[in-house]
Amino acid sequence: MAKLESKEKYLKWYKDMLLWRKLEDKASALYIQQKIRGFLHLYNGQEAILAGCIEAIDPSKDKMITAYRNHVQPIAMGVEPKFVMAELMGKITGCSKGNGGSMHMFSKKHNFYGGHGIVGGQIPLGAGLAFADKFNGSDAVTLCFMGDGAVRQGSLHETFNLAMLWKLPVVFICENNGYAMGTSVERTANHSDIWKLGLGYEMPCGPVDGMDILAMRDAVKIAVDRARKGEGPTFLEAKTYRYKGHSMSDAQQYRTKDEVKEYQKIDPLNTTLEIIKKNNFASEQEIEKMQNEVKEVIAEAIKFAEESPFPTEKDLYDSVYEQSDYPFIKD
Ligand SMILES: Cc1ncc(C[n+]2csc(CCOP(=O)(O)OP(=O)(O)O)c2C)c(N)n1
Ligand SMILES: [Mg+2]
Repeated sequence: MAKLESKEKYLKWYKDMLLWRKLEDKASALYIQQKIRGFLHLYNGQEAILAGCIEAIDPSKDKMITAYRNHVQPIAMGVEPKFVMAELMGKITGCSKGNGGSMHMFSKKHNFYGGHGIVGGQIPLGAGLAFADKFNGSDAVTLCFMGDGAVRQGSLHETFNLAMLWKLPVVFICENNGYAMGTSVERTANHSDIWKLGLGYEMPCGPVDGMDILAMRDAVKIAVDRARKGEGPTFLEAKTYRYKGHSMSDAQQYRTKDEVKEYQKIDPLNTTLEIIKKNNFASEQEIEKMQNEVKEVIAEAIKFAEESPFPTEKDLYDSVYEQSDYPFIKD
């Protein structure tokens, strides 16, 4: 049996993951009310990966970059939930000033570099962040997440080649949730052991149980330590599952309800709560208190977002390059 960690750790993991899960559930409800528009990709089911990873890094200097399933990662890196909620609603107070929306969370202050809608686009960008750190003599490490669909992009191969050649301080983590939109991993290549893609570049690589916080933390920690010492990148395949559809309109005809139920049996939130209960780490009242505190944080985030203004027409021209002779731009 795996070693038992401290009571404080399980309580923190449970509360963090509960906040992430409930924030996504609320976002889903707000989308149906049309208070959130556009796309909305939820992280439900994949939380153990983030909970493990965040313990393996130092968020005050290490960096994180991911794809568009990105509402909760900035929170894990220290962004207040209200700034994420405001961004979801397209408000000027959002962490990307309302310019990004669901797919483009960003907070340089918290070392969170997006939020990218181009599948696989964040892979070379992640290596670029690591290159900058190495070039500037920092010992910071970048965690670069991607989906199982993204690993089929050519950019992964070019990036892996240079990351190994230059021994960049980056940990590539494929969150293999089984599907790229409606396409299963098995339908995208002649073998489904994604971690083996590292072998062609002699990059240290391997599979990890993405439903297990401790397995994630330990594997990422080894990779981060190596990267910090100048020994270069690692590629990990975190095996996980997404409980919700790809985005909000997904009839999910590519999988059965029973398949989803199978993975819900190993839901990291439930397994963590079971450990808490079994070891008497918290009483029923203490658990309820945590749940209420999470509800309160989310309610405050929604209130803040709803009361915030939308960007004005003038705000649209901030943070973009302006060509002075452009006819319709007037002061
Ligand atoms: C270059 C590019 N091609 C196609 C798309 C359309 N698209 C959006 S999400 C997606 C699936 C990606 O799946 P995966 O990498 O497994 O991530 P997941 O959604 O499972 O987290 C596709 C094909 C896109 N956004 N960018
Ligand atoms: Mg996927």
